[in-house]
Amino acid sequence: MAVLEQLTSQQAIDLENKYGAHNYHPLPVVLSRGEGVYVWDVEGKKYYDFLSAYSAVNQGHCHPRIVDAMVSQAQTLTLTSRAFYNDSLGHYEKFACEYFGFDKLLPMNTGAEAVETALKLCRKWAYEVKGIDENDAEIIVCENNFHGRTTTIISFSNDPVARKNFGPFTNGFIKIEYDNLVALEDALKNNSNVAGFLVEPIQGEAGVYVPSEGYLAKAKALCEAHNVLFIADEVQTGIARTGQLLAVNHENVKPDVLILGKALSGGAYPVSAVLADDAIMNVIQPGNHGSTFGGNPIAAKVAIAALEVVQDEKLAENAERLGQLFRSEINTYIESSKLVSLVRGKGLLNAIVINDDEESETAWNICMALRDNGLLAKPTHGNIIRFAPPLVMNEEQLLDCVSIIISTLKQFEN
Ligand code: IF1
Repeated sequence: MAVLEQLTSQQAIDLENKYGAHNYHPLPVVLSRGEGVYVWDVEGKKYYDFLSAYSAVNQGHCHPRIVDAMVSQAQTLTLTSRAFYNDSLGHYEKFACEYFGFDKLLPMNTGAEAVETALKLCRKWAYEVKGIDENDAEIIVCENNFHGRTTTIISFSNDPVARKNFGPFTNGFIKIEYDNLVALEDALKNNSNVAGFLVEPIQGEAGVYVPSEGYLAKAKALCEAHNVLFIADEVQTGIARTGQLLAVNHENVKPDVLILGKALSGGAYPVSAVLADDAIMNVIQPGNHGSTFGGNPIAAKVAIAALEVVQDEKLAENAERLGQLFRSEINTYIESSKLVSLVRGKGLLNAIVINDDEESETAWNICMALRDNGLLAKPTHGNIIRFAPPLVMNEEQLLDCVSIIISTLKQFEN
């Protein structure tokens, strides 16, 4: 079979099943094109994308400015490695540091790599600045976290599917309940070995779990009082998704260490980053850390374009406004629904909870019906469906989507 031959959906699925490792369980839809809030399958059926590649495509599919930046850099210089300087990286670092308000940026490629970077940075700061004895540093994390898939990161996950048979694991993590300031204070108290607190401003994988108002600001204050780094994993919540540039902005928190990924790339090309001020980032010296592709010229140009689009198209404001509208429309439906118990979220990162147990297939079946009705979403756990469209959506499109979602849910009411 020629590689470029047009496949049917079933043929494409069969190929992945036969030749690809089975590390995912995708919804059976085979996409071949995207533009803005829409994607098309190989048979030409059009869908609203309500996952946005887990919030990597905030700027919409194939945004022309981002694609242009990528293509023109790809025709000029793609990769130098960090053995040499390139004329794009410094420009991007300055742009991003000013954009987010930090002294320095360390470029990586994926979210998990950026989380790993932040953990290493935090430990090194603990030994060299805070004065913790070598190998004694501990980092506080939250139950039901999702920070990626590396061996160290799954060491502090409590998802059995992500962890089972991947041990032995990395030490040095203390797990506390999310959204629990007493637990945080207890973990910080009488333990001078705590170096950092790693937290998602909204827990995505856990089911779009929004913490109580004031949690982030108070957690930051507790960290400050104990000379502990507040490390925000904004890989999913960052870059306008929740209605602010960063989710921590809702509580006017400036993290000591900021982790970005996903939409920093505009969904076009893997780009991630860790940002911090000099007092922290300067502990990293040549040879301590790096990556062949991190900070490559294409990534630098793509990330600048991706961030410019967020600002110029006011995507945070749009996410805030459409998010309010989405939750209010869904809440009106929920008043008379036996099937859906609640909608929660911030900006355009939302989820509905189905009145059923976690093992049920209802959420999956609803997502299959949504697919048939022209809207793509994915369950997180058996009874939660995440709704996260591209932030370039307009009000008319959002209301069209709300009516697809509600009429589909009605098929499952009984
Ligand atoms: C998958 C979830 C979303 C993340 C946070 C780091 C990473 C992620 C807060 C790692 C990645 C992903 C990856 C994706 C599923 C997904 C996800 F459901 F698992 F929680 F988005 F909601 N920090 N999140 O959310 O970034 O290394 O993947 O670039 O397929 O595993 P990565």
